Amino acid sequence: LIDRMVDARAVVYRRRAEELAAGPVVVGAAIVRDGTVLAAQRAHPPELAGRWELPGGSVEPGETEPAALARECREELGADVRVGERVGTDLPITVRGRDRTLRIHAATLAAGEPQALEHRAVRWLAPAELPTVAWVEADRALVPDLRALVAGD
Ligand code: 9L3
Ligand code: MG
Repeated sequence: LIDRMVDARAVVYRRRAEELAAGPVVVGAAIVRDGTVLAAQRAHPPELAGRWELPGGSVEPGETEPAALARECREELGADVRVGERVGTDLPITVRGRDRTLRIHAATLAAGEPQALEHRAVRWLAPAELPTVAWVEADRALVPDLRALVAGD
């Protein structure tokens, strides 16, 4: 039994080491309402300003991904969300020259109407509008997944 506990400990420890090596995950929310998904227009940095994304940000040390996503939505949109299933695959992104992973979760609004507190603007996109906005590169790759998600709403 002790051996098995030691093995289990080692697996957890190794996984944590791999996570640390991969760096913090950036989480994003695909907030769905009435067959539309919320997109937010970035205000910064200059190279991303004006481009659209799914709202979110970096997971802080010791924070779970759903907790990080809920916190980011409160900070950026002034809204409370319920975090749901993963959407699409992990996407490689570069944040200030460092390799990171972008991971999207579906979400629904629990309270509050989303406002652009840290973005230039927010807008609800119908399926036909999804391919038409100037997405941040990583987020553009999610358009087919967003279409499928919204279709199921
Ligand atoms: N990013 C890309 N797509 C997204 C999100 C939420 C974030 N849907 C990228 C943009 C930044 C980095 O991740 O380079 C960190 O995001 P933030 O903390 O500036 O929102
Ligand atoms: Mg953000």
